[in-house]
This record gives sequence, structure tokens and C-alpha cells, in this order.
Amino acid sequence: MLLEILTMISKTYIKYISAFLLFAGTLWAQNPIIHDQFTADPTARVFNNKVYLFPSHDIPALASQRQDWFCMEDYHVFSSENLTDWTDHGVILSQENVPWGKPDGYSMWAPDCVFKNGKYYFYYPNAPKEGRGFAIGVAIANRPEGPYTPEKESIKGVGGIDPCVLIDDDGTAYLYWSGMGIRGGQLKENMTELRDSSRIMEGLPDGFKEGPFAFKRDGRYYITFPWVRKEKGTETLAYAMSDSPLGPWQFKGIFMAEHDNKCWTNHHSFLEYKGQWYLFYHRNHYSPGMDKRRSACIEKVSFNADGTIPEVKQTLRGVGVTKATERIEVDRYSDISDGVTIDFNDSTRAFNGWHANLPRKGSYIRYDDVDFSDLSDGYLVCKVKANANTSFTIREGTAKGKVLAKQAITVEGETGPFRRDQRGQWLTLTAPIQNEIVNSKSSNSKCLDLFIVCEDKEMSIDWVQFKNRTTYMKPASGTSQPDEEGFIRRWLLLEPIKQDIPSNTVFTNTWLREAFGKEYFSGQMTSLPKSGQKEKVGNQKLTWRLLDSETYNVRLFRFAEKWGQQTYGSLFWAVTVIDCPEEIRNVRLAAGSNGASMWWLNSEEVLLLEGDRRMVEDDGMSKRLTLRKGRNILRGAVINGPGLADMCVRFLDEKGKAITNYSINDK
Ligand code: FUB
Repeated sequence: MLLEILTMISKTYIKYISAFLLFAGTLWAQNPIIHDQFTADPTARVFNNKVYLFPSHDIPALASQRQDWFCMEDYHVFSSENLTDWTDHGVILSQENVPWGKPDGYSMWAPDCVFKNGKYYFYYPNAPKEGRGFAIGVAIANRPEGPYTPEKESIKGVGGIDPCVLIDDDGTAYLYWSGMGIRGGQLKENMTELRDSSRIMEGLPDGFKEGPFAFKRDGRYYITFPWVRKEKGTETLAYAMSDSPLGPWQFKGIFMAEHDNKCWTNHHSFLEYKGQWYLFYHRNHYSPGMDKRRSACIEKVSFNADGTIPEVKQTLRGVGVTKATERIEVDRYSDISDGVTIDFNDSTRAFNGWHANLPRKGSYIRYDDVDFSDLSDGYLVCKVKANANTSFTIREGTAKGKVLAKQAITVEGETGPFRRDQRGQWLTLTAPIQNEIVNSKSSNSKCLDLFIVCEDKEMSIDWVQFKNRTTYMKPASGTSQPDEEGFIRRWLLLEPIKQDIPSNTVFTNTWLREAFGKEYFSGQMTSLPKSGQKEKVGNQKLTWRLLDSETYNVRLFRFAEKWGQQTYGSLFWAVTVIDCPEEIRNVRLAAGSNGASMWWLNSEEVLLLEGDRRMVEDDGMSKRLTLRKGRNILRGAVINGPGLADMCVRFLDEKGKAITNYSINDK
């Protein structure tokens, strides 16, 4: 058997040690399903309504070993309730802990685990201390996650690899494995010994076979196995059926064709979970140059009325629903248009994942089953790159479907500090969501198939995500008060005016006076805007919004994000009305801002915070002022470059105590 495999090994070996050491914590739904280590030969079982995955664990070969062969020293177990988020419960068995095994055999090949008599029985192949080849052992636990205690001896009468156990409806357990063909035999009640001698499974096709997985469905027995059909030379997944657990079998054919990338092995298991059947299998996604470092994948399976299995196609999308509010790795697509390609993010660190390249206008990626039910008031975030200004849309249902979001990728020109010289660099960008379907609460429980469509020049995309807005500010009405510490949280804010600011170092006194002194819209310094009022500034159409900040500092950056304007390189205008029951003398306006800001009380300039500021409360203080009885109009302008923007403002008395005995409104 080894010889047969050896002759088929592909040649190139890429060192993945650095990738292996790197922990990629992100979880996502697509194929492959585990993203921080190799996971081959995946056997999945349902225990306690959860799916437990018992794969084998490829690792890079030690320097002293054959670099192009399997290297496997331990087993992990993983669990999931949605087939999307997998928890790694860590190592459950290591070669040095197997009493009968070679402590440095690196031969812990495909395992299985079943539940019987209140215990979990984990079956695994390993190189025995004495002799050559493989034996099969059992380790026993009280919980699927372990700890597992290995039996002192391997199972007598069983020489080979790839154990699998079928427990019949009457509780009888059968062990199958591969060793000079596929063999099977009944297990004793203790699950650690064969009742009689094993027998070869009759009726299976000629040609190399291994990795049996047996199961029962609708009263029919299936034996499924990797099989090499002569004309192709690498493994398919094939099956036979019977009305008895140990055969004889009737060969039915192939249900998964050879890998299209010369990965020599495949190995699998079938699982029914929440009414749906799944096929777990492996492929060398993270190790395209070497096929002995494999990764577990999942596809849905259906059965024909006569119990036969239609062909299962390998996909990158895999199974499960992806939440819109989590990262959608679109390079794990359901479909792509011609010319779309997928590359590693970092070819020396495979576990850093992939991105997709859309070569031209009209190129698209389809990504199915995105659940928007957690999104109430959202916006788009994405990681993209391009060599020239371009844009893409996210559409619903088809490549010409309704636009959910449109994202410009600006990497050159006059549009802001972060878009200069960003050609070919990864950018994290945000855009508003334009379609009420995903933005409205009525969209709850909506699952959509998304199309990511290139609308202009070529671009690359790593992921997209729909984020709920944190409620930093709420729409306001009526009259308000300063908070306990005197901070003014009620403001009329104008959506930000675009500024071209290469760096915050430009915020000198002269530069700021010019920037704040310019008339952007009429009545800028004289009139009191109304909530909802529009201003035309250059080619921007901006709206005044009356808001209450949930924090003492008004997060202008979040305001910009929320209302779909540019977040960096922005000029924010803020106005509020301080309504005093009586005249208050000798007060000072105390403000902090990120970046620079200027403040006017009743149209008189009272404070300028210049330079590259961080927001610190009471960072700048005005001269002594008088708040009139009745209305006082407080106006501010805050400008930011490539950084966050916020402000905090209050009035202090002569002793530095916050003034709170006035009301705030917008009239
Ligand atoms: O993972 C090592 C061996 O490769 C398995 O035991 C076989 O089934 C094949 O997948």
C-alpha cells in the first residue's frame, strides 16, 4: 500500500513551518473549515447534539524525516453546533502516550470515535513498537473532548489503517479498516476486541482502496471508501451498498471525483445533522505544492430515492450560513465569473488565507447564504486593493440585482489623505448600505445570495462585512441639559465637508484661520440651521442632524461613518443653543478636540485649538465670557486629517467648576 502511494507523491515541498506556528484566530464558514492547522481524514460524529470532528493532524516533517511523506504525531478534537464555528479542544492523544506504539513513529493516521455503553471509544492507527506496518488501538473517555486513556495493547487480529466503527440499531458494533483490501469484523461488547476473525469485504472493485467509512441509512448499509480507478491514478470517493453490515457488497460507483489538483488522497465521513446529510472530506488547500498536508472540508449530500448517492462536487463555499455581521471571505466563493482568480494573502503563510482578484468591469463573485438577521442599522466594511480608482457593488441575487452597497476604491487624486499613493495597498474601507432590505428590521431572518461585482477597473478583495452601528449618538428632540459634568451633548451637526489634508502637521494658526474663515455655505456664521436642513458645499449635498451624544465626547468620526461620509479629511460644523435662565458672567468655554477646532459664542471667536491635537477634556480655555440671559449660539468647527475626530465642550466657572444651570435646544 505504501509503495502504491509513494509512486504517486507530488514533488514540490513548501515549508509551512512559519504558517504552522502562526495562529489565525479567525473563524469562518467556508472550505477548508479549520484555519490554523492541517486537518486530514475528517471523521465527524454527533454527540450530545453537537458535531465532533476527529481528524488526523498533518504537520511539517522534521528535518530528519522524508519531506514528502505524512508526518502525524497526535490528534485534536473539534466541535461545532453550526458547522461554521469550530472549537479546538486541543490534543486528545499523542504518540508518546500510546503504550504499544512507537513514540516517534509519526504515523497517527485516520481515526474514528463512537459512543457506546456511556463511553467514547477512539480508534486510531499507529506504528507499533515491534515490527513494521500499522496496528489499531482504542483510547477511552467519558466525554468526547477527553481525556482519553489508551488501551495497553492494540486490537488483536487487526493489522492496518483507517479504522471505522458502525453501531447497528441493535447495538452490535462492527469495525472496518484497510489492510490488504478493506476488512471488517464484529466487535465484542467491550469494544476493544474482535468477536471472531475479520473478513475481507466482498464485492468491492479492484484497485487501491483505503479509508472505509460504513454507515446505515433507511435500513441500507453503505461502505464508502477512497478508491483509485486505474485510468486516473489518484483517489476518488466511491461506495457500495448491502443489506448486511459485513456485506457482500454491491458496488455503486463514485460519489466524489479525483481532486483536480493532483492531491493524491481523499478521506471522508458521512454525517446526518439536524435533518441534513453532510460529507466531510479533505484536500490540500493550505499546501498546494505538497499533498501530505491536508485540510478538512464539508459539502451537503443528498440521496436518491433508491438510496444511491449523487455526485458531490467540491466547493470553496462549503456549507453553513455566514452571518452578514461577520467577515465574509469572498475568496471562498459559491461561483465566479471568467477570469476571477484566487491568491494566497501571503505565499509564505498559507494560514493567512486568500483573496480574490476581479480582472475587469463586470467580473463577479457569488457568495451564497448570508444571514442578515443580526443587522439592524448597518454599514459595509471591506478589505480591498486596486491600482487605479475603481468601485464595486454588492448586489442581491444576481450580478444585475439590487445594489445593497456601492464602494468606491480611491487610490489616487484629490479625494483625501488616505487615498493618496494607496495604489496596490490593502485598504479597509467603509460605505453606507443602500438597500432598505438589509437595513430594515423587517429583513430579520433574511438569507441572501450576494454578488460582488467589479464596476470599473480591476481590483482585489479579501473580505466584506456588514457592521451594526454602535449607537454613539441618537436623534434628538425637545430640550436638553448639560450632563452632570457640564458637557454639552446636544448638537446640530452638519455632515462632514471633504478636505484634502495630507497630514495633521498642517494645522498651524494661519492654515486653520484660512480653513475656518472660508464660507462653505450661506449663513455659516449667522443663522441657526434646522434639523434636516440641506447645505450644498462644492459638489457635496450635506444635511444638518440634531443629535444627542451618548458619551461626554461627541464622536464625530462615528458620525461621519454613520451618515456615509468620508471619515478622514473632514471638516465638521457644530451648532447648539445655550438657553440661560439668567445672565452668567465670568465663565470660560473649555474644549478639547481631535484634530484642531475653533469656537464662536454669539458669533465672536472665543477659542482656537491648533496643531495636531488629541482630544483631552478642557484642553483649551477661552478668556472670560458672559452667557446672556436667554439664547446664546455656540458654534464650533473641528477638522481632522488622517485620524479620529471628536470633541468635548463645556462651560466652567471661575473656580473651574462645571456650569450646568442652563438648558440646551436647537431653537
Ligand atoms: O492520513 C494518512 C492516510 O492518508 C490515511 O490514513 C489515508 O486514508 C489517507 O488519507
